[in-house]
Amino acid sequence: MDDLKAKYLGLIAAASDEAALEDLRVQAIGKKGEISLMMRELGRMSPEERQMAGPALNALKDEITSALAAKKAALADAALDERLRGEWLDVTLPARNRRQGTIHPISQVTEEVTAIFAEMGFSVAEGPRIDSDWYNFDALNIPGHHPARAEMDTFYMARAAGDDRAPNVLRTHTSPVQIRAMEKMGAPLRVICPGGVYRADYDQTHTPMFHQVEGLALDRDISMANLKWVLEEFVKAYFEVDHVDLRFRASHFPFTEPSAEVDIRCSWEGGTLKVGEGDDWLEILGSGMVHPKVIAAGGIDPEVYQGFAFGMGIDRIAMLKYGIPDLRAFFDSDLRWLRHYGFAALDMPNLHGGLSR
Ligand code: 2U9
Repeated sequence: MDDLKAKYLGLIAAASDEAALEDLRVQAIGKKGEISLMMRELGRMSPEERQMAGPALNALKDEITSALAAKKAALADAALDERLRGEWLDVTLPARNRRQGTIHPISQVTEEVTAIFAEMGFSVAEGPRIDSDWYNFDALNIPGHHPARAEMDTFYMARAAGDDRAPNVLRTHTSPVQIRAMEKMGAPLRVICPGGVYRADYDQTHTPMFHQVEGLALDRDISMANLKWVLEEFVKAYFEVDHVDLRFRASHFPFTEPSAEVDIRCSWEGGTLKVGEGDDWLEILGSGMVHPKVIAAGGIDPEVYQGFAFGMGIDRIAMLKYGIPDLRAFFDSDLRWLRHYGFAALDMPNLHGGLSR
């Protein structure tokens, strides 16, 4: 029995993996194992012999069982140590120098425009992107039959079956925000409303969602002269030039009367835009004196207050200032494009430090 013990303990100590251990278990104490067979012999022994051999065989079986369990645990420990050695990570190493995110040109330009108008006393108002037909159209002197409704390629929201009210719309301009600002704050009033707007149109210069900033100034003695001054100051500050020529072209919008589209003098030498010089004209915004019906729709007496309004496409003026050729790229989320056209995350545009640096 001593030989048997020495043999199995030696083999177990030398086993290199779990499969080898299992083979040894079967060979020693499995059903037909060497020790199990010896145990079967007990029945044929004399009672004296059995009394000697029985406990000894049981002790041997126990010893082999524990040796197998101990070796199995030792093999598992060794495997874990090996794995941990392979997965070791020095957490004290300096962090990888990750690329910083950038500010999207639309956010940058919105901040720039906000900084310029804030300096002139305008506050910023925001409002819902889904709005009623009344706020988006009627209040702006665009009644149900008006062709401007069709021209705007409006997205209409669905109504529940049986609900006969006019459908809500995805706002086609930020003008409804200014109606709400008039209702909430009354006159005198100076606000700008930047934000996303929706029209069903898609090509190189149109996307179904784009961004506008509109402005509104109401007071007892506002005239077209104030409009011209404010827009000239805006254009100079935005394009970061000392001088600019503006051209006001008569136009028509339902919400302003008179209305004017505004062009700036520019040149396109070598394919790059230069503002303030040259023989070309570039349309950048629409404007006018707010229609009395629109002032009344905002709950303000048009006999006492008048004012001007203007509107421009943020995406469009961003493309012009930063030389971005295709509007659709704004919405592609292409990281290479964002790294190229994006702005440093911590630079807030302001008129003293420079808008775009
Ligand atoms: C109220 C009263 C009047 C906002 C105005 C324009 C002229 C204009 C376009 C420019 C390019 C829209 O993004 S665009 O397609 N806008 O030409 N917008 S006046 O007039 C208002 C707004 C609100 C209460």
